[in-house]
Amino acid sequence: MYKKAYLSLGSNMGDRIGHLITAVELLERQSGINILNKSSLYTTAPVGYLEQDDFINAVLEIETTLAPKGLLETCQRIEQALKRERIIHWGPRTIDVDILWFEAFSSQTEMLQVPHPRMHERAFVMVPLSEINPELILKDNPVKDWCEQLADQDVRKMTHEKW
Ligand code: GSY
Repeated sequence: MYKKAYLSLGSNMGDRIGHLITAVELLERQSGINILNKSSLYTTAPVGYLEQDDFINAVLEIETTLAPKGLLETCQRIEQALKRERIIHWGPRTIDVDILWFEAFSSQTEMLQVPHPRMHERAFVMVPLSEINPELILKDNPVKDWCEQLADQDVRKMTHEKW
């Protein structure tokens, strides 16, 4: 049976848009995963560790027959395929593929934190997610309301012919 999930993509090293496009292609090739919707691309100022380049971020809505752990492993394989290296914690990376939310599932273990515990604080997640599902409830509030509270964060919609 298919379950809906939302994934966050982010890159701030090398060919940033190319990395997001490749991540989408790799997800599309996975059996048991269908991409239902893609947000626009956004250029976003770094959050957390500030001495790094701007990110390109986007959010995907998918349906999947994988269990959350299987989806996590798939996301990690895609990060490895794109040569993700953790040099500085919260620092620059070729690609991040994070599970934000998974239908009827919650886990806050060290290995798997879903719904993502900090996503409602991050405009680089909430703004693209609100394009796809503004009414999704996170921590008792719809995504569109979280966006209003994050209006001071630097998030700029962009276009690219291959996205
Ligand atoms: O948590 C994902 C990696 N990340 C990002 C990101 O994707 N975008 C922005 N703007 N800042 C970030 N800080 C971290 S860590």
